[in-house]
Amino acid sequence: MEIRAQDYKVVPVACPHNCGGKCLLKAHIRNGVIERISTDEERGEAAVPPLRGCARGRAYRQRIYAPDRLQYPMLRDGRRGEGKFRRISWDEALDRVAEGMARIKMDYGCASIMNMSSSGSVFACLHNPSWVFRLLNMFGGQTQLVGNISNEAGNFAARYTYGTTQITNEMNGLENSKLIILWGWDPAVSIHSTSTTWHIMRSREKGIRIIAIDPRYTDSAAALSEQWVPIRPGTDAAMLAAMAYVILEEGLEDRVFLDRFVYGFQEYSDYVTGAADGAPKTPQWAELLTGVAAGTITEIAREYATSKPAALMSGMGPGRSPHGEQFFRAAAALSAMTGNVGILGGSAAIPGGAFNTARFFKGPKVPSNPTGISININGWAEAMLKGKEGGYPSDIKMVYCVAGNLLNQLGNINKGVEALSKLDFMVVHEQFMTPTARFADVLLPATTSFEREDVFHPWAGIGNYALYSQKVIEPMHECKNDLEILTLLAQRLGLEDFNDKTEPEWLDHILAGSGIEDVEEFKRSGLYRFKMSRPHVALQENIEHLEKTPLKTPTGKIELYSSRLAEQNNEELPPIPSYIPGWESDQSAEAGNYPLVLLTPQSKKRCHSIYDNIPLLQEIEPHTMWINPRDAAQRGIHDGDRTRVRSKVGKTHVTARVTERIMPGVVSIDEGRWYNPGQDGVDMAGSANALVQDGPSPGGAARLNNNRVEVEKVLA
Ligand SMILES: Nc1nc2c(c(=O)[nH]1)N[C@H]1C(S)=C(S)[C@@H](COP(=O)(O)OP(=O)(O)OC[C@H]3O[C@@H](n4cnc5c(=O)[nH]c(N)nc54)[C@H](O)[C@@H]3O)O[C@H]1N2
Ligand SMILES: Nc1nc2c(c(=O)[nH]1)N[C@H]1C(S)=C(S)[C@@H](COP(=O)(O)OP(=O)(O)OC[C@H]3O[C@@H](n4cnc5c(=O)[nH]c(N)nc54)[C@H](O)[C@@H]3O)O[C@H]1N2
Ligand SMILES: [Mo]
Repeated sequence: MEIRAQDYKVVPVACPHNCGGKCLLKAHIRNGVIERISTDEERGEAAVPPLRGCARGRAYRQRIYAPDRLQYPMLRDGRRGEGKFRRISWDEALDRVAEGMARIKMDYGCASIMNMSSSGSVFACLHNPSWVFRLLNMFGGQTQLVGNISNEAGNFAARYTYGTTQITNEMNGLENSKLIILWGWDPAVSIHSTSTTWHIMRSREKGIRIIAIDPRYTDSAAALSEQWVPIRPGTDAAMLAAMAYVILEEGLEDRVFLDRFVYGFQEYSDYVTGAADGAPKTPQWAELLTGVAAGTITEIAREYATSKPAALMSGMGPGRSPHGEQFFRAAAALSAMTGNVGILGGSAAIPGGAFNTARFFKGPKVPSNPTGISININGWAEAMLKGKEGGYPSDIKMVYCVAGNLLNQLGNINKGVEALSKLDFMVVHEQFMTPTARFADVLLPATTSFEREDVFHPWAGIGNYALYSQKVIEPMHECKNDLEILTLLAQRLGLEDFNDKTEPEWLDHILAGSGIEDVEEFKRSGLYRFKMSRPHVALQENIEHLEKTPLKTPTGKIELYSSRLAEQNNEELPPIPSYIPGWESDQSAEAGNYPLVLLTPQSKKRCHSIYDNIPLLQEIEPHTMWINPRDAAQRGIHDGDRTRVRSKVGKTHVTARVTERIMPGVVSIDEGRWYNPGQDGVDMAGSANALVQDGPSPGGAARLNNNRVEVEKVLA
C-alpha cells in the first residue's frame, strides 16, 4: 500500500529532559502510532535561530516504545536493590505508598523523608517535580536536597561578583564578538541552549577567532576553534591570574570601566602582582601549574585584552570540581578588567541564566517546608548513613523520588548503595529500571512527555521562546502522569487541597499568565518567540545606568573583592579570586597513589543517564575512557583494551580509547552510564560516579570533575 503524507498527522512535541537544549520536535503519527520524528527545518537567522533537535530527540521513538519501559506498578520482591519485583495493581500500589508514608510520619516524623526527585522533567511547566515538593510539604515536610548540581560554583561566584545569577547573554550576541574563548566549554556536545553551536559556526564563518581551552580536544575544539590549548584540570584560576598579570604589566586593562563599575581591583592586582603575598602570578609561574606554555598565556592575554568585544565563555564543567568557584571568580575578574561585562559581543564569563522565562508560566504553589530541613545534595548518602548522631539534622528512613537518578548521578555510588540499602521505605516514579529505581519498595510507571500535554521553557532560561508539546499518543501500558499519581496519592493521604484543577485547566492557567496572545497558534505550531527590541545582554541595564540600577552587591558594583566573603573568614573562600591547589592537584599527597585526573563530561549519546539503554544512540560511539598514548604505554594499555580504574572511593571497568585528544595525565569517562555491579560489587559498566568522590566544594558545588584515579589493564 502506498503511504502518502496526508495519512500522517504531524504534531509538535518536546523532549522534556535536562539536556542543555529545548528543541522543536514533530511527531508523525499514523493509526495512533509514532512512525517518525522530525524537527525544525527552518534555515534561521541570528534573531530567530532554528530550534533543531539532535540525535537524542530524533531517537525518542525508541525510548517511548522501548521493550524495557516500566509497564505496571511493582512491589519489591527480594533484597533491596536486587531489582526483583512483582506486579501489583494501581490501587494496591497507591494504598501501600499512603500506608507507608503514614507509618513513617507516625514513627519518625516527616523530617525522615528525603526527597530525591531530580531533573528528569524539570523544564516542563506542568509535569515537573515541584508537585512532589508540594505534596511532601503539605503532608508535613521533608528533608530537602539543596544546591544546583550543574552550576553551584557558577551561582556562588555570580552572586558574590555580580549580585545575580542572571548573567548570560543571548547566544546570538556571540556573532558580534571579535574573539570567542571556549573555556572548559564544549557546546557542540554539552548543549547549552539549542542554537548556540549554530551561532558559533556562523561566527567562525564571519572570521571571528575562536580558541578552546580544555584538557580534552573536544568536538567544539575540533569543529569550531582555530586553536586548542590543553590545560591541567583545576588550574584555570592560575592561568587567568597570569593573564591578568600580563594585562596589568602591559597596561591593557580598561581603566574607565574599572573606575566606574568595579570594586576591589586594587586587591586583586595586589594578588596578581605578588604585592600581597610575594608571589607574582607570572606566566612562568602559571606554566608550571597549568602545563600551558608561558608564551601562549601571554599571547592569549594580549589578544583577549585587545579584541573588544571578546566573549570569554566558560562552561560549567570546570566549576564542578574541588575549587570550582575560584575559576569563575577569576574569569569574571578578567572580563571586568577588560570591560567586557554588559556589552554586546562580550560576556560576564560565568555561566548562568539569560531570560527568566519560567516567570511567565505560573504553575502550582509550593508551600514552605514545615521541617525547614535541607542538606547539600552532594552529601545525601553521607547524611543518610550518619544521621543525627553524625551531626546531620535528620535521620532518613524514607525516600520519595520522581524523575531522578541521583544514585547514579552524584559522586560515590558505593556509598549511595550502602545508604539506600538501609532505608525503611522508598517510592520511585520512573520510566525505566534505573540503578536508583532498583532500590524502590514501590515502583510506579510514569508517562513520557509524548503521552501528556505541556509547555516548556528553555534550559537555564537561555533562549527567548516557549514550546508547546502536544499529547501524541495515549499513555503506554499502565503508565500514568506523575501529577495524576500524586493527586491520587494525595486523596489517600487526606490532602484535599493538593490539586484543584484538571490538567487542561492547569494548562489554561499557565498560558493565561504567559503573555502569549494567540494560544491556538502556539498549540498548533508548537513554538512562540517572545518579542525583543534588541539582543539580550545580561547586566547591560546596570552598566548603562549604574546610578539608577546598581548591581545587587553590597557596593552596587562588580566585586572582585567581596567583603561578604572576607567576613566568612574561610581560607578556601578568599575575598578575591585565587588559585587554590586542593587534594585533587598534582602537588597533593593523593597524586602519588592516583597519578591521573578524571574528567566526566556530558555525553552526546545521553542526557545525563537518560537514553543509556537506547540502542540507536549506542551506535553513535562506544562508551570508553579517553587516555593519552603516553599514559597508556606506561601501563601497557592498547586501544580497545579493558581496564580497571580505581579511585579512593571505588572501582569500575571500562574500555580504553587511546587518543591524543586528551592531554597526558588526564583521563575522561562520559557521565551518565548506568552503574551495573558484577558479582564482587564492582561496577562493570564504566559508570563515572563509581569513582567520583561525594561531598561539596567549599562553595557548595558538586565535585564531579578532577578526581584522582589510577588505571590498569585487565588481564584476560
Ligand atoms: N549532550 C548533553 N548535553 C547536555 C547535558 C547532557 O546530559 N547531555 N546536560 C546539560 C546539563 S544539565 C548541564 S549542567 C550542562 C553541563 O555543561 P558543562 O558542565 O559545560 O559540560 P561538561 O561536558 O561537563 O564540561 C565541559 C568541558 O569542561 C571541560 N573541563 C572539565 N574540567 C575542566 C577544568 O578543570 N578546566 C578546563 N579548562 N576544562 C575542564 C571538559 O573537558 C568538558 O569538555 O550540559 C547540558 N548539556
Ligand atoms: N560524574 C558526573 N555526574 C554528573 C554530571 C557530570 O558532569 N559528571 N552532571 C550532573 C548534572 S549537571 C546533573 S543536572 C545531574 C542530573 O541528575 P538526574 O536528574 O538524577 O539525572 P537524569 O539521568 O536526568 O535522571 C532523570 C531520571 O528521570 C526519569 N524521567 C524522565 N522524565 C520523567 C518523567 O516525566 N517522570 C518520571 N517519573 N521520571 C522521568 C529518567 O528516566 C531518569 O532516570 O547529573 C549530574 N551527574
Ligand atoms: Mo546539570
